Amino acid sequence: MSRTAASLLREALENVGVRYTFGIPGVHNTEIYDELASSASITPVLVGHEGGAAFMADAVSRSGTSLGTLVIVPAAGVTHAASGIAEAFLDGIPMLVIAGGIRRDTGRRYQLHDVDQHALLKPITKGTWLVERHADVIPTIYEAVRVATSGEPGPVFVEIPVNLQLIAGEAGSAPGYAGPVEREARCTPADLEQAARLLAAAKRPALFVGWGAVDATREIAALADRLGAPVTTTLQGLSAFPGNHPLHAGFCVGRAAVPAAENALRDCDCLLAVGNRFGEIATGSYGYEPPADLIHVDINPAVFHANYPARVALEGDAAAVLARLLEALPAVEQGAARRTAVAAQIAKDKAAYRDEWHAHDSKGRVNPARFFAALREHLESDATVVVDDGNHTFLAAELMPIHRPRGFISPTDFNCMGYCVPATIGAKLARPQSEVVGIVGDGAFRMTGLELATATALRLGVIVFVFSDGELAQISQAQQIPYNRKTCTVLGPLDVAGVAQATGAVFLRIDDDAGIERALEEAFFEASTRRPVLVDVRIDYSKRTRFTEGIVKTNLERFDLPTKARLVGRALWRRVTG
Ligand SMILES: Cc1ncc(C[n+]2csc(CCOP(=O)(O)OP(=O)(O)O)c2C)c(N)n1
Ligand SMILES: [Mg+2]
Repeated sequence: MSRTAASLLREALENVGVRYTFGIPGVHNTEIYDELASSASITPVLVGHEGGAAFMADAVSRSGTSLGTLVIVPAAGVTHAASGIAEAFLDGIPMLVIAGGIRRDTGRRYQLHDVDQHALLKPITKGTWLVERHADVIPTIYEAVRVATSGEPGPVFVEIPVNLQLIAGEAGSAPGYAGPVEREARCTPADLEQAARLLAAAKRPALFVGWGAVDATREIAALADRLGAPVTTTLQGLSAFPGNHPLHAGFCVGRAAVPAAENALRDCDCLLAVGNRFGEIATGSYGYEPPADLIHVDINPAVFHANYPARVALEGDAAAVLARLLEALPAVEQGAARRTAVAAQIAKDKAAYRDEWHAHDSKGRVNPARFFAALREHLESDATVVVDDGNHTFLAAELMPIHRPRGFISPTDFNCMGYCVPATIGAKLARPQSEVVGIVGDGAFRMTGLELATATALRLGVIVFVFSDGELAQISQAQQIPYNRKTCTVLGPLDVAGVAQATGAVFLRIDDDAGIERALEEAFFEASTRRPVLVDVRIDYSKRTRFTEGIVKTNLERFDLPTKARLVGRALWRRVTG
């Protein structure tokens, strides 16, 4: 049968369960958009900028409800989207990127949007495909989706030349969609036995979980309970273990961790790391040395021994591997007593850290700990909290308990500012019935804040809190001591209320602690009427996060003596000379 590539693409996207596509139409994809307009199961979403589209698609995938998908123009759409594609790539998030392509049938040179898109995207995707025949459209999409979602997930790219969309051709007989890939354990029984033995014999076992463990929360809790072991998380994996579980020690490891997590791991003699690559952010700039008895579980075998040697490496899907590990684990005699002691210590450390924050004088601005405590009170347990990249990210990670797996999403290893506002929109589309709030720095807000107009157009009741400190704080804080000046990190004024007015969002502001409660009440009420709400928060950043303090120390210590002397000398000299 003769069909267009646009119609074949629509069929493929419907079959793989795509719910939303994000992008902007152009001459190379209007046929696709026209097909999508007729789909009963797919809604094409118009965005303000393809960078926003990619962050929205990323957040849809992270929400776990469907595969985040882009439909964009070639070249210019691709380069705009590249930041979000790369974020998905380094964070292990599946994403399907579809762009139109130049005509391949005319022999003309110097066509509009003519660059090698595959070369552009090769380093930030798991694979790219150029569709050359109508009959290949559906099998190519199925294969691209299989690659995106299998192993460690990631983005994939498919180019569909516009001539195949415009001119019908022989479609062949399409294969059936095989469904999502089975996620399994690939480790050997002997390795499982060894891991179980090490854990059962350990005096101070602990768990350290990342995003790869986000669908294994039940198994993690069962293991932690049986072992009486504390659980710490990475930034990206913050939601992989509930923040209100008594064995939840909190964010990070080593000196960059919250006190409960630092203490919980202090004498750890056997660490079970799940779905976490021991990357730079996860380890507070590699400021933590795991014990020799490191048991590393990951679906991607390339992460084993990459930064720290593992005693036992268990390859496979986290939930599948941990289910096997639970079966192999003998009864742990000391488990119950250790559980009580560990939980008591965690509760004590958390209370002390909270008190330390509450005692901090925010000098008339908003105390971050009080803000997050109030937000937690207002938020339902199944809410999603979306952050951007900056000081606010680590404040949220340290002070905001997350109760639901996938309930916290953050741009992590690519670490791209501008993520939050669009990702908040994507998360709300993915889970329209539950609350979605974004926390964004005033610097990152400038990058993609206008995307709130998309939330207004879609009638999405999201709440975005802009942490206004007037600086690119995560960087300016790091400039303060070594340079004693803040080059290019002090922001000019921005009228956040004006942005709200321009985009159709409800505007609220929180000037000090006394204003938190009322603003939150109003924000949640307005959001329930399906309008986006923009809240300008006069935040106090005068108290550093544990993360920032930890990584600054770790990085300084690591320099050789002459470099250290030069850096410290310059800092002292600048302090003296002003
Ligand atoms: C696209 C991009 N540009 C620059 C950076 C470097 N960077 C990391 S955090 C940060 C500061 C962010 O400032 P803001 O959004 O105001 O958040 P705050 O740290 O003040 O909470 C910067 C500039 C980055 N991560 N991503
Ligand atoms: Mg800022």
